Amino acid sequence: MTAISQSVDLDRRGAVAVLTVNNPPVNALSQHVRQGLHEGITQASADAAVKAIVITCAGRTFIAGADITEFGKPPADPSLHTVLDLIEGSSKPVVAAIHGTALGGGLEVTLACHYRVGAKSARFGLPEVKLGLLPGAGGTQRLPRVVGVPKALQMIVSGDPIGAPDALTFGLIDEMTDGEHTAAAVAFAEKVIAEKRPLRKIRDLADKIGEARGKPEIFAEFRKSVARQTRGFRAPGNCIKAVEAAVNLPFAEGLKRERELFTELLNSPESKAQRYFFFAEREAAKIPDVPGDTPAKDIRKAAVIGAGTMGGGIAMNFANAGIPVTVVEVAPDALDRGLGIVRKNYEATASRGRLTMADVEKRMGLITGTTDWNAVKDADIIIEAVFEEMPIKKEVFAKLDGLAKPDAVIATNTSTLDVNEIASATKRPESVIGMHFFSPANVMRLLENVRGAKSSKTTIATAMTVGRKIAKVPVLVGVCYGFVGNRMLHQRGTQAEKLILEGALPHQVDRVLTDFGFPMGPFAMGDLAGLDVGWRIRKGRGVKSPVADRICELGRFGQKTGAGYFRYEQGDRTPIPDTDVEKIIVDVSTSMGITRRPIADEEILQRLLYPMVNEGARILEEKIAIRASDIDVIWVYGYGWPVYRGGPMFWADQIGLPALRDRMLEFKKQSGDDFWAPAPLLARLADAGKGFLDK
Ligand code: 3H9
Repeated sequence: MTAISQSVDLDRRGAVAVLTVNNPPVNALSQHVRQGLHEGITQASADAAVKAIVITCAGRTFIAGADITEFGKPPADPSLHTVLDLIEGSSKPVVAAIHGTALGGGLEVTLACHYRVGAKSARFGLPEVKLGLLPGAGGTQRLPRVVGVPKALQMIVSGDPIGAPDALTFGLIDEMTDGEHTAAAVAFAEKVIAEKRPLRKIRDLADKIGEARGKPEIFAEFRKSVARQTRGFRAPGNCIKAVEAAVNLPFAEGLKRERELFTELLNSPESKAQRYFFFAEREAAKIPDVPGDTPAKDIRKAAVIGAGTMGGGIAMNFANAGIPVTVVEVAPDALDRGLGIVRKNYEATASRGRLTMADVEKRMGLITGTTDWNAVKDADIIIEAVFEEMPIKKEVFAKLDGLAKPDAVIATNTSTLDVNEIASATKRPESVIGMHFFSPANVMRLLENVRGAKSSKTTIATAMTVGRKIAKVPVLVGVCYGFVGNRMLHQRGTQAEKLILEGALPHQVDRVLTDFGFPMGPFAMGDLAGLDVGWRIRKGRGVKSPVADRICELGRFGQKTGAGYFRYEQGDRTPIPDTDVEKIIVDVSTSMGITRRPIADEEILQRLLYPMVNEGARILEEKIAIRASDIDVIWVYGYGWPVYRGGPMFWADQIGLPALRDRMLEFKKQSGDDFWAPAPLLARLADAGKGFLDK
């Protein structure tokens, strides 16, 4: 074995040269990998004893793409294009041996090879779109030539990988193997040599793209079909244009067009935000004082207390991950109702073709309902999801303390209450933690894990690990009212309320946020969640919210009553502006002596989002969040902040903190309201010309 570069080795197995990439953890195409491949191919080509070349990878996966950390830095030779030209132009057959995930630039390497052999468990994809990019090393030109235009469009624009059986059907791989992938590829290469098979260059294939040539309607139709889910993103449009170029231009010109479209994306703010977010999401898994090797409890059995909407949704997450879960409810009818809803949810997914009925039964089979609290005794984790009232929660925790295994983790799904006080109801506060799921709990990816003052490292590591196991994105936060997400949301809500009293209307406020990229604005969100909940809480606390109270007094509780801030047609969730509500708003403004004025969209946006950033700064200073990027992860996964704007803290940095602070000071002067006082951390960073994310 010869080391070609720090990450590529060259080996010989008979007449086959084997180039092995070894660049952990995911064999990304860093400069030394490109260089190693380039030199390895050159050496193997020059060696008369070599008749074929196999490219394979060590470790857990084939090349998972370009090295994302190199984007934005000056390009370092050799470029990936140069390497791929060399591979494709080799006079000796080159075979890719694929295991794990061949993604992005990794799949593009395989497409420059003459043949591909894939492990049965391997996955193949071009996920660049998720980074706000497009496959920029020939992927948009070669993939359609192999799998055809419809499949290529679907793969490139969704970014989702396909499995080996699918890849075989579509001709993306030539052979699928159950055995060791490198050995299988070497055997395949020997066959190619023995049979004197021609070098199959994908660039020369035309039969699968011919049909779409000169047919712009195919692309227009596809564009229309993805319009809703790609709204606001820049990359999908460029991906489609690049595939269209593959169909209509000669290969070399298509490559040139791909390059232009790629460069435009690489320099776009959207891609910058999405690449930032890729690392932010992974960073959130790291907790400075709870290192990755902290032992987490193995969760083999879970229990959920409460069969309400939240409890049912949480139980579904465990069943989806194959973990048996017991749902404990006090009253049998509430239990039946709760489990009935779970079944209905699964059946709805099955009716959309995303689950088979056998899957539904399998998952329902993992969920056991009971009214007997003793059922929690063998659970490794117990998640409480009962009424949001401290005395009730404490009673439940005291009871669980007497029943749970000594080493069980006991979690509360509270969204507002003090986790430390809840933990104090037990004699084992070190085993207690908050696990704040977001509604609907079986759908929303965010999980705020709330660290109590006494939560042990094992408890924290367990909540983080099991969170990932049930397909959530867990972010660790500290104890305070509303934790990170809802605490910031509250600031936005306060301004939304003020804006409608000063002259804006709910549909204008909401439109500003949907134009920004949120799926919905605060008023439509209130209507969806139900306005009665907040009304009841306000009444209990003796707090008033003049417009919301008047709306609730009319029995307008939101979508469920067909009217709230907006009205709704039967069976339709589209919010329709309602003159009755506008009248209420104007009446309330008048009664409060406010002279209404037109408010520009820009002011609305700043007044809604700047206070959130300011609250984020307080949250950071109080160490409720570990890092600014964690706040961004919370907002993207929990509240629909558009990922192509990175998250509130990243967004604030792009605006520049001095400008943001100055605008807040203007609002403060205009309103005379201390609400607008910049948080000390924000003020300090602005003075220093720094951002939240500067190291
Ligand atoms: C591209 O290819 C452009 C081309 O078209 C051509 C351009 C000319 N680079 O996710 P994990 C790190 S664009 C650098 O936790 P998993 C990651 O940050 C690229 N680093 O593991 C993490 O670091 P740390 C297209 C990368 O097993 C560690 O590896 N490709 C890269 O859950 C482990 O990652 C993609 O978009 C990278 N490309 O999942 C694929 N990838 O440990 C992106 C990962 O310090 N990657 N890291 O936190 C993935 O989707 C997943 O990482 C993968 C493994 C599925 C591969």
